[in-house]
Amino acid sequence: MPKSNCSDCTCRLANEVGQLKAIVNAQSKTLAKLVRQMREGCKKDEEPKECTLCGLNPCLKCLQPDILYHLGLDTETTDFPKVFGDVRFVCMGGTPGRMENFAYYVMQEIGLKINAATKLRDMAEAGKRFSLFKVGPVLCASHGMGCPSISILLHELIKMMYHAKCKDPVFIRIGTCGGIGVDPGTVVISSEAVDGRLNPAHEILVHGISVQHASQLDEGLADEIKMCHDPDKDNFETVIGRTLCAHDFYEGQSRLDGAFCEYTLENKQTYLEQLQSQQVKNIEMESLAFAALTSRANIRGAVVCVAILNRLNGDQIKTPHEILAKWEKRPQELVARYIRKTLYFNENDSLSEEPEDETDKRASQGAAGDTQKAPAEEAE
Ligand code: R2B
Ligand code: URA
Repeated sequence: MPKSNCSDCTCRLANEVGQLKAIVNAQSKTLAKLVRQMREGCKKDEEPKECTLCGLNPCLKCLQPDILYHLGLDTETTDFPKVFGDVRFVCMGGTPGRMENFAYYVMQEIGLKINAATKLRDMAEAGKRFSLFKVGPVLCASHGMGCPSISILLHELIKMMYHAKCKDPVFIRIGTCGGIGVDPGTVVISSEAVDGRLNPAHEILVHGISVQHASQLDEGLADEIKMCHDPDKDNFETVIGRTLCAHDFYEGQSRLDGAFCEYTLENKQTYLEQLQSQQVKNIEMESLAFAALTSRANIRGAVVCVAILNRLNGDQIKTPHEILAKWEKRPQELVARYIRKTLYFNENDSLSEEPEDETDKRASQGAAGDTQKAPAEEAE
């Protein structure tokens, strides 16, 4: 009905205008703070910066240079504190293309701009393994498939955070998964990662001996991301649950459609139903290494995946690519909202607060008067 459409539309517009205003206000406040700090002699910048990561290899400081081989970066030719010191969010996903798209999307969502004629540079191009894009405080990396691949990336990204002296970086994996008893298109945020025996630990062999690292994820972070889901606006569900991490897509996930299969449909149904009864909501392939390595370093981590099928109903992914592409954006949307909220809606900053003096007012008017001229940083 035209009347209700119109009021829906007005409501949505008012909502969007409100959100934009809040971003512009927050950016003005940040600018005003910077101006104030400059006037006061950059006191903040003089504070020595310490890295907040824990439990890292004590030999890292002796590596001069440290070569992050798979990223094609090293501490001799790149000034890590200068280039990466402002990183606050490290987002990772399976493919280079998805992470490049996410970088552009997040850039728009947090109000940063680059010259229309330039492209974001893949900073890991020289390594020829992963891709890496930086948009202000957000780093976006591709991790490939499986724990061995994401584990290599995480070792090198954690070392990067250490060398760059980053403070409290948050790591988030965004990706796809098979759902267990959830509708396809549902976003699952992991409460913890478990292996095929439902053991919450990532096992690695060191010197041929099994070592297990706990695979807990940050429950507070999972809740914060879940809160970015808007049931009125998002036409998909978001749930929190346990995630089973398999080391293979076929037999490791009890599929019947692999090149080999030595079990029956019944065996599979029994296993998947057992998972469901143990609150497992999804299966994917990286969360164990992700959870173990981030928590060892005292990094808050979250895994946010969209289910592209319900494994209780089958194995093959029959959904058309256009729909899968739309679903794949859902974790990105939630995470971009979380980043925006964390950057601009900080609990210490009251958005409605007026700038404190004339200099602040000028800064605020310049930004608020014309959103195109908002004090947006240049993305590297
Ligand atoms: C989800 O999808 C990929 C397999 O298709 C794998 O990387 C994962 O975790
Ligand atoms: N990724 C997985 O690892 N499993 C699925 O079933 C779908 C995506």
